[in-house]
Amino acid sequence: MRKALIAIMTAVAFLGPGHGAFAQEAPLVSGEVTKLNPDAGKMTIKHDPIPNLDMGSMTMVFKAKDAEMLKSVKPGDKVRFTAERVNGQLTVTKIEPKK
Ligand SMILES: [Cu+2]
Repeated sequence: MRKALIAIMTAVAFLGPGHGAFAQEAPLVSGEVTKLNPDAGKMTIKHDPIPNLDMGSMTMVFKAKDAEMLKSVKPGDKVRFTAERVNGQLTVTKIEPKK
């Protein structure tokens, strides 16, 4: 009995925060890059609804999480991305070409 309890506790500790039922991972959203502004670290995306930001479809400017992101896409690219509020700024936290 005690061994079973330890096994369960170990499993829970292994999963840790950010996994399982309590994960708050932002969902991938479809969009199209319309403009890049590397100097400002920003990109414009025409996007589908973003449920985690309670946002409908629109074209808007996002901050890019890192500069590399702005080199990995170009205007006209169809993408899938995650957007989150980081320090009060709407930020693209992940972006990949849409297959
Ligand atoms: Cu928007």
